[in-house]
Amino acid sequence: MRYSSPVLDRLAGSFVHLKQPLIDAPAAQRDPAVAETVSRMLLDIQRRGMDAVLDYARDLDGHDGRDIELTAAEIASSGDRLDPDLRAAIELGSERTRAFAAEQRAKLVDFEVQLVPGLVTGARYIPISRVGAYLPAGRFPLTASAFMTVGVAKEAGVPTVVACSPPQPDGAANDAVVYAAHLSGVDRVIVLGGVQALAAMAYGLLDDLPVDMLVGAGNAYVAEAKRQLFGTVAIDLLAGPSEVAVISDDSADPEIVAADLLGQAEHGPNSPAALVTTSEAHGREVIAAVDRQLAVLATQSIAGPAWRDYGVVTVATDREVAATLMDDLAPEHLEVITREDEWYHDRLRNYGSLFLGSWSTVAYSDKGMAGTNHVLPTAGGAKHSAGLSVARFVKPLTYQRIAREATLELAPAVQTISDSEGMAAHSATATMRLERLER
Ligand code: HSO
Ligand code: ZN
Repeated sequence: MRYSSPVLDRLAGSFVHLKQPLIDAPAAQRDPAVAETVSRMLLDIQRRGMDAVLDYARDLDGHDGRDIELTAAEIASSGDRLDPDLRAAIELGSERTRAFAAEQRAKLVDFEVQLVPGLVTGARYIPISRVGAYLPAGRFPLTASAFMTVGVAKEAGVPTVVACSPPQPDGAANDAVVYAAHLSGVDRVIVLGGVQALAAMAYGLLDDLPVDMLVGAGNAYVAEAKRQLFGTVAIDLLAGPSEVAVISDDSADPEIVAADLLGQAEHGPNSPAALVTTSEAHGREVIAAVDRQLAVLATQSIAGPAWRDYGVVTVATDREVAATLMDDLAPEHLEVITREDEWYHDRLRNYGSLFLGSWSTVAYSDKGMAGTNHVLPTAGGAKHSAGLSVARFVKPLTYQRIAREATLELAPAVQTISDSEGMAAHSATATMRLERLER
């Protein structure tokens, strides 16, 4: 979300900030030092292969020489050590996410159409063959990431999904993350983190073929590695700091709005949180509620600076202005808590995921309980892209079956265009068919 833009400039006068951000929420940016480190590591791994991967695992993650791949038995038993409530919650989230993905997959239907007599064209949705999922386990392990990447890829029909997750301080993978991956249908789990994990998957160093696509979020190094490996493989998207935005009016409960703003500000000290409201009194109540809640929040050392630097509360003169402001912010997550939620639903064009009504909250989706994906575009990416879904794991491949009877309809036009471009060999492919038609 950027807080300054030509669109916002044009709207000047139809909104006021009750709370200004200290810092403009940055567009996706690239740290040159991180980029250089990553490119050096990728080059080294390309040259020295698995030796380099294991060196980085030892130096950066304290890898102690044990086998980095979990056995099928280790994967399957990962849930045994979990608290039963956590286990049950993971089971629910994985099921819910796959149910939504299955519904979406069923809507991607192969088709064939005869456009003119003799010209039959069609599209078939073919899954990508091999996907590598990065499952983070840093400050917050984000258990549900496996549902969103592994589970959705599997539901799309991807035959092979490999997951890499970094070792915890004890050298083992995070049990909850592995169990989530297991229930999501993962084929292999490698205890490997960071740039070396992505490189090992993309370069095919894990005793196997390279993956065709890398998905999943991680720290700045992981994001940069994905950026640099893009082209060698496909990627889902490059996620920046998690964002939340709310549109609310005076019918909304300020405590709920405040809680939902802080609910994502906790991701990191640079996580933007924006409220756009049509009621100044409500806006002021939300600001007071955020301050009260922050004072007792266990993660206030993260959410506090995020709110101070990147929090914004804006009063718009009417709902049309509110919607225009929000479409320009194009937030990763957008909650609408108003008397006119469906008007906004109809009107809004740019968001990663939309939450309608006061009983909907981002965390439900974050943890897999809403079924929708939490891998979503940030930093305004929602203007042009959607989040991860089964659609990203299948390729709508086209084909055509053209019969003799369509030749007269197609060939002369192809000759004309090709000749006008000077593309003689293209023209000849049509000419030869016309000649054969006459024989
Ligand atoms: N809000 C993050 C996902 C997440 N948050 C998972 C907590 N757990 C990106 O959408
Ligand atoms: Zn979140």
